[in-house]
Amino acid sequence: MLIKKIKKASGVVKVPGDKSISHRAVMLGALADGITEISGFLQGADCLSTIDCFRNMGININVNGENVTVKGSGLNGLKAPEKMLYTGNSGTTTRLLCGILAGQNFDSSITGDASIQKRPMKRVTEPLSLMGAHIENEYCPLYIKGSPLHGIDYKMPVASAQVKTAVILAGLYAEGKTIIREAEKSRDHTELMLGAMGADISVNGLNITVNKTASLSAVKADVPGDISSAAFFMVLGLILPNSEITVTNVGVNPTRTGIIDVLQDMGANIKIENIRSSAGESVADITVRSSQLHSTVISGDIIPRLIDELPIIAVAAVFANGETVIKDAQELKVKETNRIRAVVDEFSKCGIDITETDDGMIINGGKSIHGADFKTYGDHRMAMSLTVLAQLADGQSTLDDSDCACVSYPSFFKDFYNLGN
Ligand code: SPQ
Repeated sequence: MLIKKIKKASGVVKVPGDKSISHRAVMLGALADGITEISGFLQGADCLSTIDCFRNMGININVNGENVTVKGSGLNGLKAPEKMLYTGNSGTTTRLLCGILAGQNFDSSITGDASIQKRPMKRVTEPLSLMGAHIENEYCPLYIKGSPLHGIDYKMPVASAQVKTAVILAGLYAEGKTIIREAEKSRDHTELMLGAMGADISVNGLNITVNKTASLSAVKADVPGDISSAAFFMVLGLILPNSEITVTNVGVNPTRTGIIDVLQDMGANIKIENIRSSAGESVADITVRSSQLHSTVISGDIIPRLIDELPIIAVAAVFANGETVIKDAQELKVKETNRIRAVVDEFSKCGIDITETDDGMIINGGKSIHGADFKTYGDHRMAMSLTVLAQLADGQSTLDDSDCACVSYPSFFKDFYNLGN
């Protein structure tokens, strides 16, 4: 696809629902008693994979655009799937399902697309086996023998909301107490939603305690816009001259707002307005205006708060004066693709001064760049980041695969070009 260029961007955009919260609303809704009504659900390919998996375990789910109803069958009401569960491109679906399926009284198996089959699953199978789970393989396909579980005291070796959530979900079924100790705070949507549903869960700083839970109550889940999707428009509005973009109804849970902190630190003109709370999650409208950015260092415990935004933050760094260093981000290597390698290889094609490091990258920004024929590696976040990057490149740029944006943002290109003028 030829990446069309816009000279400036202005207007208001409402991005689709948060991917992490949409997944969790379906999963926890399936395990609750009663009907969970979800509004603002993300109809991206990943969340549709989650729906498909639960339908295959007998859950009645009705989808009407962004409104989804899930008829929960209780913590012990899932049915043995008749076939292997297919999670598509979704790491969240795959890893969270492991936590739910480990303690069932039936066996199951999970696989996904070529990317999922390369993503490490030992990070979830290891703590789950300490709880008594029987899961064969470290990569998909995974074969899970439903087993009685017991609580553990687990110190997380990686900052990962997916690992944390898998252990929490297994903890709902485990005899005794499960304690999870995080080294750095990762997104906490599971803890918030389970708390609202009446699970026996408590959070004390970086430690989470879950006890075997008899039942969950259905709730109304109003999913805010995904800050990971808003991020593309935030950076677009900052780097394009004479631009102003407002993204409305964005989830600003503090475990997700690292990108706002970093962009402000780079000199961005960003306004966060109309902060409110919706179903336990903070929501706001975000306005950005064209700004001359400068370089920064991104490292340490902010990384889990912006991990998925690093490719688009790297785009901001290209147009910022000076040397931006991203470190402590080795987790990027095990996403939909190796996002350190992919960013460095594709950005280099434009003449950008960028160096790969073992845990991140160094970008010397503020210089002119030229267009290129980009590869997305089937990674939605690469496709959308490269589209923003191409806007300020001299000459033409193309994308080998724009369809992969559907994983998290099916209407991305439509919304993008609506802002252009
Ligand atoms: O679901 P998936 O494929 O892992 O999606 C990604 C993404 O960019 O959309 C990562 F590739 O987001 C993860 C995120 O990186 C979603 C997520 C969650 O919903 O719990 C947590 C993060 O992953 P992790 O490995 O840090 O737990």
